[in-house]
Amino acid sequence: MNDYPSNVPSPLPDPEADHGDTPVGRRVMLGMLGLGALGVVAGGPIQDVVAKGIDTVAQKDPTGLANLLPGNRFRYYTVTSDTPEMDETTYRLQIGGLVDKETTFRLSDLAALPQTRLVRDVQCVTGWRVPKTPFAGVRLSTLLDAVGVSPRAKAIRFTCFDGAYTESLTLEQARHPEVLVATSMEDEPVTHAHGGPVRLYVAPMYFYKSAKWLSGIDATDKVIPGYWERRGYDVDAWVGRSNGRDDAPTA
Ligand SMILES: Nc1nc2c(c(=O)[nH]1)N[C@H]1C(S)=C(S)[C@@H](COP(=O)(O)O)O[C@H]1N2
Ligand SMILES: [Mo]
Repeated sequence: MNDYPSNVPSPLPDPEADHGDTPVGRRVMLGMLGLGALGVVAGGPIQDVVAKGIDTVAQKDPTGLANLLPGNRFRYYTVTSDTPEMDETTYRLQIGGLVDKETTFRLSDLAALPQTRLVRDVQCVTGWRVPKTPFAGVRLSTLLDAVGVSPRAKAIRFTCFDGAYTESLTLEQARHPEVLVATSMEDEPVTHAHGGPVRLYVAPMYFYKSAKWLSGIDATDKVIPGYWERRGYDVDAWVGRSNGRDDAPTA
């Protein structure tokens, strides 16, 4: 179990003011649905019932439902109540900030770049772990090299088309070979529920670093703590070496 309070005040100004002043437990829309119930995620009523049922747990456990469900299965997490669906024609990934050439990537552009497939355990900071999960996509370092990162850049900021979630890595972490801009998870295109069509995958770190519905990558002059980091989680989120946990490393 963790002991993170449900409504940790933001230590930094919240750029998403619309989302910044409601209690975390209300904002966190946790889908505790098994893989077989995927179709239910898009539906309103059942999702609402599930959300109400877990409300008290969510208050204590803002990023997850530690130990509530047995088995090595994924939970579906989102901090927003609805997120638009993007596909081959509508999806765009914008890379900008302190780079030589701001560039917009479509899914076909990502598919044309060298692909990397990794099979690693996934570890959520609240305790659940999913063994040997394949992720595939383009190394973030490949994309950074393609746009050219300015010498002034020290970090990378990630934004999402859910309009709320953000993440960050130092530039050195971002260049780690096991950090992917992933278009495939479990050897299928990343589903909407899992943050598709494109999510970040940071294999060596707790899964909150792996931003779903990735839409923006900006090179910045310093680390800008992400959504959960502003609410108490570690920025340097190495599995087993952060957040007061001693899980076995994932990469
Ligand atoms: N956009 C977005 N990305 C996110 C989150 C989120 O709520 N929104 N939750 C994070 C957390 S805490 C976890 S454990 C994983 C969960 O990914 P999954 O829903 O595919 O299991 O996504 C991470 N990325
Ligand atoms: Mo998480």
